[in-house]
Amino acid sequence: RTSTGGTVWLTGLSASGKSTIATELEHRLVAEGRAVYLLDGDNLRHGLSADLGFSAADRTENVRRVAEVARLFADAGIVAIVSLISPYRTDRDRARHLHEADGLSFAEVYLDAPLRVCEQRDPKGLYARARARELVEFTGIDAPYEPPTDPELTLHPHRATPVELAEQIVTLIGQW
Ligand code: GGZ
Repeated sequence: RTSTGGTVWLTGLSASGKSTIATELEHRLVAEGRAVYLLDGDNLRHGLSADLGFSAADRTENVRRVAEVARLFADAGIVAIVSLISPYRTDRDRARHLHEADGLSFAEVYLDAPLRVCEQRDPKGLYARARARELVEFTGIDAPYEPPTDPELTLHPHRATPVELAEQIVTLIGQW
């Protein structure tokens, strides 16, 4: 059977490990000979979403755009890996419906890392800046994160290696 496209949607706090797991997953799928494209929030904000900030409305628009792009990749038979905080449940649900309405596979993967773990990691010093009020509307500090209620998969990034976590996603989408 020829494998088809679809979207793996990674959601979680800043520094929860989304980019690391997304990159690991990308490498795994490429090694299997699958067509993959990684849509990473931090990168997209330099191009596709360069005009957007972090207000609720701008995040909703960011998620909408990335969902539309992911749908195009999925429709072309590619596995789109999306790595976005995507803090609002309704925005993620809209991304899901956009895919399902076209008969395309969609898997919401929740990176369930506690805020204190993300804040301790703080690889870019953003949490420290948010605590100091130099950064406002920072997710988990003074902007909300709504955890998924019914994700296809919940991962605990602080309890396993990126390789093990990517493996769980590979298994999940094995049926696509
Ligand atoms: C959250 C912010 C903010 C604020 C800058 N809130 O961990 P990072 O640094 O490398 O990735 C984060 C990225 C979040 O962009 P997304 O497009 O994923 O967000 S959303 O889905 O909510 O639209 C973080 C950095 O941008 N960053 N300011 N205020 N993250």
